[in-house]
Amino acid sequence: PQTIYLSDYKVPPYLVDHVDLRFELFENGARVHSALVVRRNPEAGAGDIPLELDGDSLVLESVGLDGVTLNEAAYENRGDKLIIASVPERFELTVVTWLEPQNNTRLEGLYKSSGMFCTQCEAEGFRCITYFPDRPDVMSRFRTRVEADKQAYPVLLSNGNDVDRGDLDDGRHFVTWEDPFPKPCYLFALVAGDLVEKRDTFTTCSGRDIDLRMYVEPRNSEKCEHAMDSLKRSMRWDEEVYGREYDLDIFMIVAVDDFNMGAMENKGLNIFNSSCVLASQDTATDLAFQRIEAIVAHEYFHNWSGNRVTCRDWFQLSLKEGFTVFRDSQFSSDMGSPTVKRIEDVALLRTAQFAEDGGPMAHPIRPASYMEISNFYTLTIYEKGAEVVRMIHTLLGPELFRKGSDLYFERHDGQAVTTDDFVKAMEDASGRDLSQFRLWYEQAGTPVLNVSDEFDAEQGVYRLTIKQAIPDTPGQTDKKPQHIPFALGLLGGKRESLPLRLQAGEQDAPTERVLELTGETEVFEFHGLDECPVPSLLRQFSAPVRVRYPWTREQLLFLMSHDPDGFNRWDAGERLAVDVIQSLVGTPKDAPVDSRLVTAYRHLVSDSSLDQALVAKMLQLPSEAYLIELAESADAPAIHDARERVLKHLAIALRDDLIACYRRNVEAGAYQVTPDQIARRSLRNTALAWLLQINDEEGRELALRQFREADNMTDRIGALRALVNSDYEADRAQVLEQFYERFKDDPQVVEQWFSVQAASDRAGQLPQIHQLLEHEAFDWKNPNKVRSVVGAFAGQNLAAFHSPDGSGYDFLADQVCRLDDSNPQIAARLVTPLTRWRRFAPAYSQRMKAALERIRDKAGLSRDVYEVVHKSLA
Ligand code: HT7
Ligand code: ZN
Repeated sequence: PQTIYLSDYKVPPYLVDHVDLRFELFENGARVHSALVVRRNPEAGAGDIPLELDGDSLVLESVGLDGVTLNEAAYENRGDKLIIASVPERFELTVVTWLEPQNNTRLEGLYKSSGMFCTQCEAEGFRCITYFPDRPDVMSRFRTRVEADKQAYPVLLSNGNDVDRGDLDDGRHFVTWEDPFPKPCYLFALVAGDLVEKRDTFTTCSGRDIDLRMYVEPRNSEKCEHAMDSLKRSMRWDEEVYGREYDLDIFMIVAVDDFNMGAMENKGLNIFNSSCVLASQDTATDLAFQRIEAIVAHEYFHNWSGNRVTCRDWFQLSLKEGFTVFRDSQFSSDMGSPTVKRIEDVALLRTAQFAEDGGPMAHPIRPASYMEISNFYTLTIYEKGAEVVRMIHTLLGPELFRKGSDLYFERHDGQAVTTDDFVKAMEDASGRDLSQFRLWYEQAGTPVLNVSDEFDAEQGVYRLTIKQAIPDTPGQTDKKPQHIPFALGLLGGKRESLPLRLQAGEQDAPTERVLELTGETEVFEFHGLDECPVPSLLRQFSAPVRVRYPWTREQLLFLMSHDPDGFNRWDAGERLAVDVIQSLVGTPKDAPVDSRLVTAYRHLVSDSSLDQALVAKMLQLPSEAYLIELAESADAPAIHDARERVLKHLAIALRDDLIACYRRNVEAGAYQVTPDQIARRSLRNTALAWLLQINDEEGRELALRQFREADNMTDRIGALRALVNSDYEADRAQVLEQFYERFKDDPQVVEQWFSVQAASDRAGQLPQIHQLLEHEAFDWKNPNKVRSVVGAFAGQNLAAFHSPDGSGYDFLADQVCRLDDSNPQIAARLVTPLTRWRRFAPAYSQRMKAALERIRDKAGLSRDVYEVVHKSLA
């Protein structure tokens, strides 16, 4: 496959001002008539340039130019390109194509899901619909007429406003949609199906009434309320915080079962994976409720950060994704607990994005090259991209950041722009120089900050030295130091926050500062101190970096209890637990566990005056995935074993406290998704999970009762998971069966049922995984099902996946090869765990590499999987 380089970017030679589409939808295929109003781009220079349109898997039926049908000699049809050697300055091009949505298993372009037609055009799916310059810097006004059988497909949707509708012969009908905003074709969408409509309205800040509509299959009609409420909250928030008002008269959301990702921000017609939009108390967990709110907001926020101002090319993907993730995380913070939201974001970043940044697919948030763009919808583009925007926010402060975003939207409305345009708007609005900061967009890899300190008791000066180093990544060595905002505080022995005097005698010094690191080594001196303080470093995780500092366990225990920064309290607890677990890896089963950890956790479990939402997070031991990420040469089963030993030790020591914590947090009253109730459910389910790890009979009784009596899915699945992960085999089989019988008609719940088993070291050994793949509810064509079994096994059941005999790796390789033919995007994502092979101890890494080689040698490998596998083996 060909590599595409950012440095080769050229403006499009032809622009398409208007697109007129007519879709004839049938059971055996679809005919697409397109009429494009094309003109030469004045910026493209002089001279003859052929017209080249992209296409993929299309049957071309006819081509016409200015009303004249062209014969085959007048154009070249290369399959992936339709080329006309010579065209006028302005012309109308008509193209008719035939496609087979019912056989489209890649889920790109136009396809069928549960009997409905739907589309996914980002990044390069529009070329699967018709021949077109499929690049985001070609922006056009779309008019779309959809025709289909009226009874089977009563709902016909596309972008914009419906301007015409009527009946046709043979029981067919049509609806015409017009989108007044020019847009790139990746934002085009169409839906046709037998769907129920849920309506609401939103009055914008300028007093316009927006028609809000959700379309779902009839069986899901009671699962829309949460998404609709989330949408209204998002619309209000974007007005209040960013001054962004919605622009069309209608905003539509559609739920589809078969979808490669979470959702898609098509203009005025957002399409969602059912699992990311449908929720009810009985079927969705707290986590799902929160995820849905965040994703609905994310897609809505794209209306400005992505649609009104879009990307010039796909190298700029983080322009819209990083900024929009930053916006949705601000929104979620405002809707719930900011500290908890920050902990969740950082845990994901440190576990998965840092691993990506240290692996063979590492790339800057603005990559310089790619083979298959679908492989670049990564945690780096999204999550690190959001962290980079967050650092700009920290450096500028909220007011100047808002000035910058206003300028960005005003300056570039209706344009396709670059990440540099974004940074320039921030610079121009704030007067700050961000030239060194731009390196965050160009250099891959997670910076490492080595921090050391000394205290000069005589002078009363505390000296902090911070050295930054950015590791080599594929194709990048000898990196330049980056501009890093580093928030910190200093604590005194009486738990007080000390003033941070950068000069001797400084008056009214703050107790928290954001230091700006720019050089390779920076030294900061804090004056007027009577004692050596305990440093609270990188508060709020003010930059996506690894901090190395020789914390003692005493210091961590102190910070865990007394740091006024809630995030750093959690962080200190996590560092302590990591240190204890790491020290036990590979030791005899009876090696002692540091009793100070028990004391600290006892305090968390039993002191109900603490912030319970934070405590719920602090009680989660570091995940196996994170422990593996931190290891130099990982032995996953040994890490699993050490973690489990610590957990069991804590559970035994805190047994009575856990029972008390459980009982204290069993609440009466109606189910609500509030931070307080979420924390209570999390605490009692953690207590249950721990009690069942030590075969506690009372814990078992509580779990069985909770499973039977729960009035919500969080508690039901919490009890199910605790029992599935326990040694109570008969209970496990029974609750799994009861759960399935009750929810077998609900695909989103069945997906949870699959993943609880696949992620479990008890219920998810390979023979059982094979049984799940044979289960009546499993469907290879549905990405959610594949993720819930194969993805959960390889991503969460780490001791089984890293079985020393290599069987887990072989299993994954088999499934990747199987999926590669039907859905290469999903296949390429599933490979990820194997790409980390260099991080594991030799006995594992050799087998992982062999599995990758087997995938590499498969005949007819897709471009998607080819890129991931070849880069991993290079
Ligand atoms: N912008 C959307 C990306 C997306 C996507 C990309 C590749 C293949 C399928 C896809 N479905 C959606 C989602 C978002 O970030 O909002
Ligand atoms: Zn997005």
